[in-house]
Amino acid sequence: MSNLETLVFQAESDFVSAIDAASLEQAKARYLGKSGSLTELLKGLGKLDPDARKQAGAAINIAKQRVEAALEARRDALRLAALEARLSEEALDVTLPARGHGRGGLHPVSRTLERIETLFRGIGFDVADGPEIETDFHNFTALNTPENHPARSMHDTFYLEGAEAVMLRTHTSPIQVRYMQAHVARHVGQDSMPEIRIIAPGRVYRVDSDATHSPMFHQVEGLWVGESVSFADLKGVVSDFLHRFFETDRLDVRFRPSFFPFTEPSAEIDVAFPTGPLAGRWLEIAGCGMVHPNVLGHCGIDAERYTGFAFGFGPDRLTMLRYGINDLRLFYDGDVRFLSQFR
Ligand code: 2NM
Repeated sequence: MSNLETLVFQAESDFVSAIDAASLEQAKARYLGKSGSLTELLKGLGKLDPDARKQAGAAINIAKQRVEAALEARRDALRLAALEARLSEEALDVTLPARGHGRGGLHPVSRTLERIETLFRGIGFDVADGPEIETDFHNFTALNTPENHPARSMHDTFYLEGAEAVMLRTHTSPIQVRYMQAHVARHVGQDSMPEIRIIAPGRVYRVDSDATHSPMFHQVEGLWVGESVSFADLKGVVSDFLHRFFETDRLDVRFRPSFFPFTEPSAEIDVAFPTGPLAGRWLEIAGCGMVHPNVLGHCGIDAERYTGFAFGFGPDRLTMLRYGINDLRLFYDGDVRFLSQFR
């Protein structure tokens, strides 16, 4: 075998044993580099006489083409191997089940609102609603709240810019004012009007913000107006509701005298759980009273003939008690890690 033939075989074998691009380039330099063996042979041609030079030149060039072809073949093989390695490393298992989206669920306060609505519908109450932007008349005046009452100040109430008598409602009572007015209008000219039994759930707004107060929170107010509605009825309805809401017979309820402009007499409602983590403490949970005759009058109801009771709960507070949550702000942070625990 000629020297050239040996050289080509050696190059081919060197290239095939190069395991990556870098070692292949090193092997290439040994044959085709500036002082590679083929390059040296070409340089040596000048010393030969023209005939020999022509013959040897042709042979060396053929050898060089074979070496270059072997080099190119190995480069292709290494490129393909690298691609295959990458593809198998980054392979996707398309048979895996999709991650999908969470099922989602109702906000804990929404669950409480739905629960309250269901319980009151069960004893014949309707669910009413109304605007969150209210007039001074519906939010304060009709509710017997005097002109100089602190609740009317800009420190406590969000007024709309440039509109002195328009505000975000501070309670859901204006819903009941509107309902009573509409009810009276529907039965005008008749001998009597049917009873009003409604609850009014919704968002309300006050200038207040800390661990137990949010500038937006929820209320559910109830109202029962009829010809012989008494404080005893109020106690029965509220106490029955609380036992059903907390799903226990072991719950004490007390009515403690208080004051609201829109009710007379008025009371705070406290509950105590005889067992469990909150045992032994009275918790203030709602306000209530007999609707003030001035309120009935503002709504067009004859206070000589009709009486009514009203009460107001904080569903945020009820939710905290029911689920043992200690910071109201968790309800409004929108953190899925908190919210997804209620699905
Ligand atoms: C409360 C406490 C006491 C109340 C009064 C009325 C209305 F519109 F009938 F006058 N609605 N709700 C009321 C009474 C609300 O919340 C603590």
